[in-house]
Amino acid sequence: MKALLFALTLLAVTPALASDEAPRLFAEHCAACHGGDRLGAIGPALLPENLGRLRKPEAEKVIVNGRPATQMPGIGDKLNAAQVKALVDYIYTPLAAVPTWGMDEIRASRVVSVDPATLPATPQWKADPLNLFTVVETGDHHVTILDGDSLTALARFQSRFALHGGAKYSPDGRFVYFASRDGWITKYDLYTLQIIAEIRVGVNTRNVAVSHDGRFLMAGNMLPHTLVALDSRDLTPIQVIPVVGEKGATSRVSAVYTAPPRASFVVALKDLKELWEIPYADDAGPVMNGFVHSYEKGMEEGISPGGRFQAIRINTPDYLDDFFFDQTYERAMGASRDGTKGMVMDLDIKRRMAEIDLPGMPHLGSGIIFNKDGRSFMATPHLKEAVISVIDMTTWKTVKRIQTLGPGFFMRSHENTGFAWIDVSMGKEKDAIQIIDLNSLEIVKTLRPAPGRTTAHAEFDRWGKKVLISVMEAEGEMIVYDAASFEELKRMPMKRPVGKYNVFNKINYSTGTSH
Ligand code: DHE
Repeated sequence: MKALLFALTLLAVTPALASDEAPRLFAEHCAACHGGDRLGAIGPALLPENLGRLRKPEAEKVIVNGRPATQMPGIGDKLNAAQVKALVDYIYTPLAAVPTWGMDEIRASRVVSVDPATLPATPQWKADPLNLFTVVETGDHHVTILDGDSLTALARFQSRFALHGGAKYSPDGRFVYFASRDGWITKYDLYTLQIIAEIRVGVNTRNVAVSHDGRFLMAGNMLPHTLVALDSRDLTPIQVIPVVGEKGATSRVSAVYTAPPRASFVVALKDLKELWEIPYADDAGPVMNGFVHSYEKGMEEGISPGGRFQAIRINTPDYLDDFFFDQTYERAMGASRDGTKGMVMDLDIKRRMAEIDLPGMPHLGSGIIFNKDGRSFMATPHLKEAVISVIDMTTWKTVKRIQTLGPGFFMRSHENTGFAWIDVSMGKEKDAIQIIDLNSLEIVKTLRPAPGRTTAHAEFDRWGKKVLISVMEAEGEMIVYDAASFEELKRMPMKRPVGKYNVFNKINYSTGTSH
């Protein structure tokens, strides 16, 4: 009743808006920075796909009050409540057509700030270059470069809006690459602590992968439906690959991964029952001559004929998201769309080789591999079930379900520890971190470093001796633990620190972390 009265009062005091009011307000107050087409300019794109992590009431607050530490001013004094709401509804409305973001737009967006040929050969600071952490702080869209030994920051710089996915390193650990949800790829030099180049590869981007030889980047987009290959040196675009399925339908990219032993990128697709493999070696054989192999059809014409990169199309029995690979990269595990099971695809024979019993939406991308009694196991959290599943990688049977305090997002371990650290941040007890003994497969410790605050995403230092954990709040913290005693070592204030990425663990493809 109260709600009805409130709505009626609002109707009485708020004049009805004309249907073209929201676009007019957008053109007047927002278009200069966010682009008349809402695709972004100096401000981020304002499309539902890009705003997915921001709830509407939060967006209203940003319009009224602005965003601290950015160029976004508050315009609450210029708009009434109905106008603010109309603007929010407008920017959460999908565009009528998929926007054009092809090679011309991509090329035109590229900014090279430093000529890579002029860079010094060695780090311009004193620290172990392989024990650095890149920390993504989405609270105010910054990145901190942290010395993993002294636990002090070497640099902190403004990033593009809403970085997402892991930061990726060049094979020597010198350069780090970021992807923003807005489509920006940034190349940063850790030796001189500066941005080298940036390029916008899409309107809404999923993630970026770096070839194991360091030569190429492959970015996957949700909007438009493309993959974009870049030269890693200065981010020169090499090829735009339209993501078109066997029957002509297009698809959003779910993620691109690097498969080092195969010298290829592997692509998970959201809207096609296919996965793609894109070899990048110079002698990649018939694929490079413009042909693709499809399990059902045999050899056929290339997906992107004539381009430097050609995709091998592998039909899958279901839509598969979120891949995890065995150490040979011959097998890719994917989670089925309905969240009830996992599937193992053999990339060599190009067909499903096993189904895994994994209900509760496994978050395979953050799984780990560990050895026990001479066998390899993988362990994964689930986004919708308070459990960690442990799978024998020889039989693909689930050998244990470890009950946790809630569903989790990230899991981490390291070759030099016998423990795995998990968060349970998808459930009610968001402030807990649980530690699993990988021998007994039991939880041996629960930490609550910041009661009541969302705590997640552990990452080990290069030696496996320290563990860094994020308190993912606007005024958050990074908390460092001793990996053996579980004692707290240090706290550092940070602005919603999300992911942190240790150079050594990433470039050596540690089995305890993501790649
Ligand atoms: Fe992520 C990685 C998908 C929401 C933080 N996330 C990834 C990857 C994929 C993915 C496919 C692997 C790509 C890579 O690292 O190159 N994420 C998704 C989703 O589908 C989902 C559930 C919905 C969406 O909005 O896209 C999602 N992710 C989130 C968040 O809400 C998180 C917690 C906060 C945020 O800023 O968006 C988040 N995702 C992360 C992080 C990684 C990531 C920190 C890298 C993990 C790592 O350690 O490598």
